[in-house]
Amino acid sequence: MLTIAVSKGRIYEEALPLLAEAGITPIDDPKKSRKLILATTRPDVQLVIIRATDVPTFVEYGAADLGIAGKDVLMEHGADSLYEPLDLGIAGCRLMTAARVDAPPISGRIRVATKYVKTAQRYFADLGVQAEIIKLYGSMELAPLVGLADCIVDLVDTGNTLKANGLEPRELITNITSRLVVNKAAMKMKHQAIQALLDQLETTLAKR
Ligand code: PRT
Ligand code: MG
Repeated sequence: MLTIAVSKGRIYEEALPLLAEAGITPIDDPKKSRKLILATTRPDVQLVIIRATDVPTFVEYGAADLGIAGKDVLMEHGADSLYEPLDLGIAGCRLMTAARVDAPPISGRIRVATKYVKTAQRYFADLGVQAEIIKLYGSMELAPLVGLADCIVDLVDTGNTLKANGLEPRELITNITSRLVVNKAAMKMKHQAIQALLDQLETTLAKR
């Protein structure tokens, strides 16, 4: 049995057609079902539906053999404990700094609100900027508006969320897509099955 960890939101939606090309279609729709383990049209493959940020943890500990996770989540988790053999090119966005439209360019010591604490720390340290990082779990856009932070580090897609809150994107930290990750032990123990799936996905991606 191969277990694949996927989050319920946009990654799931964009991963479905890719998985379908490999013959993997969930039998229940996670939007309608409360099941956390989904059987698929391939009897040897099941999906576990979890929070996006938990995907690397499940795969690292071998609770799932494979997972699909955003590069943002993988960078924050620390990727050494997993194999990351395939860029699936889905759920694309940019990890950026953003500030109030009327705020001056960053200088001196700054406060940064983000859920990407480690990534932000690394980014500002590399720039030689003294940054105090404030961990938030959501609604990052609010922080500069109420004086909690000078800027935020967050994902930007269309930019509409920033715009609606009087913020603007400033510096690009990195482009983000979702990656297939593999548990290191599973890569050895279930090599044939995993390699076959990797080959199928790679073929599908090459046609896109
Ligand atoms: O459980 P949790 O809420 O943490 O995750 P989720 O349920 O949202 O998971 P899911 O499956 O939707 O996947 C989240 C992953 O999708 C992220 O880790 C990214 O890799 C990827 N992704 C791609 C995005 C976006 N684009 C995106 N735009 N994740 C979030 N957003 C948010 C962003 O944080 C901001 O609030 O959308 C808003 C900005 O969008 P625009 O279009 O207004 O700029
Ligand atoms: Mg979400």
